Amino acid sequence: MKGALIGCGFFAQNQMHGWAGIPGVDIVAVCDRDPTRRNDTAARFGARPYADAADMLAAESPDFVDIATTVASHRPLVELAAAAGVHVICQKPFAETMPDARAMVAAVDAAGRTLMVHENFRWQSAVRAAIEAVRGGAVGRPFFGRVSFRSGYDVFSGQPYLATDPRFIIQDLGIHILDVARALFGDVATLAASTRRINPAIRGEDVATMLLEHDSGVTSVVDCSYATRRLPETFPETLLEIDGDKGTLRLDAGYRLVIQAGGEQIRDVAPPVLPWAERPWHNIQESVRIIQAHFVDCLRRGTQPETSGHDNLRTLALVEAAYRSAADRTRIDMRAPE
Ligand code: NAD
Ligand code: 89V
Repeated sequence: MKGALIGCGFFAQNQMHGWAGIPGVDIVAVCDRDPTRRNDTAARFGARPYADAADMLAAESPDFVDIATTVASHRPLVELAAAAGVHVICQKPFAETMPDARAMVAAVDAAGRTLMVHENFRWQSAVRAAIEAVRGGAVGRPFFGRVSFRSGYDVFSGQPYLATDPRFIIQDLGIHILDVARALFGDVATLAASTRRINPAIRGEDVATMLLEHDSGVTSVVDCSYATRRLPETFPETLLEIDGDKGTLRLDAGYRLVIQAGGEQIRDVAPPVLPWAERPWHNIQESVRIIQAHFVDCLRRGTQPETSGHDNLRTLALVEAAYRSAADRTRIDMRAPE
């Protein structure tokens, strides 16, 4: 299977390493407007460099394209890929607005191709162990969940745009945590959010606390912070507390999964540190390879990815609702037409 990558920045390096570990896939070409980035990435991974995505797609005719640019370029690049008739993976946040996101999904649908959003947190192996336990009935019928990400880690040195974009934690990180809540408890009926900016050196919000009522009857609290200085520093772990009618599940700091339902089961679900990975990012880095393998598996089987474009519209709608709720101090009915 021939792939091509667009955007050779900070996170794309993980994607290239991930692809190198997937049998039968070859990333034949990479593209970036920045000559140093495209040439370095091409040389490191043995691909052909291009300055322009349209030129690359025309010259290489790949089976799929992996879009690893920041959000402002996602719509034109997804539409370009759809017009070229290739399957698409697009990084999160998928789009800047819901109309953009719907147009992107429609474009790939019209081309008859597969679209997956690189929404990888639900694919982290520790989070996945918890999702599978809950879906398998380990705690019975869940009625409460807390999905929590609190850290003081400096994300701005690797991703400087996070300090200057008007939106920060919900759009960048909360999007993953809301998606994990959906993976655990299903779609959302209502959402209420409050946000704060604690770090005066950044533009957007760095704390968000959200209350969700799910269609399944679960109430969940999704809380995110990049202003939390505590030990142990848990970046980039998502911590979980779930109550069900038959027991409880916790994913504690240090990748410790605790299930109490009758007896107590404690599992070490720490992710491996892949040969190219480094702590503390190894958790996210492993999930990149897992979501890529899922995409390839879906193409081979002709099935839809779990985090398809259609699915991601529902996660993106929660992000939009959270900003609206925080601004207006209202609770948003997710089932009401916009
Ligand atoms: P970055 O700014 O380091 O890299 C983006 C690159 O894309 C730049 O080199 C830029 O020149 C290039 N680019 C932009 N538009 C282009 C175009 N039209 N054609 C060719 N090249 C173009 O950004 P990053 O930190 O690597 O983030 C990229 C995306 O990955 C973001 O959407 C971010 O939210 C996401 N991300 C996801 C995860 C995750 O775990 N899923 C983690 C980090 C970042
Ligand atoms: O996963 C991400 O999207 C990253 C980070 C973990 C820093 O929030 O941007």
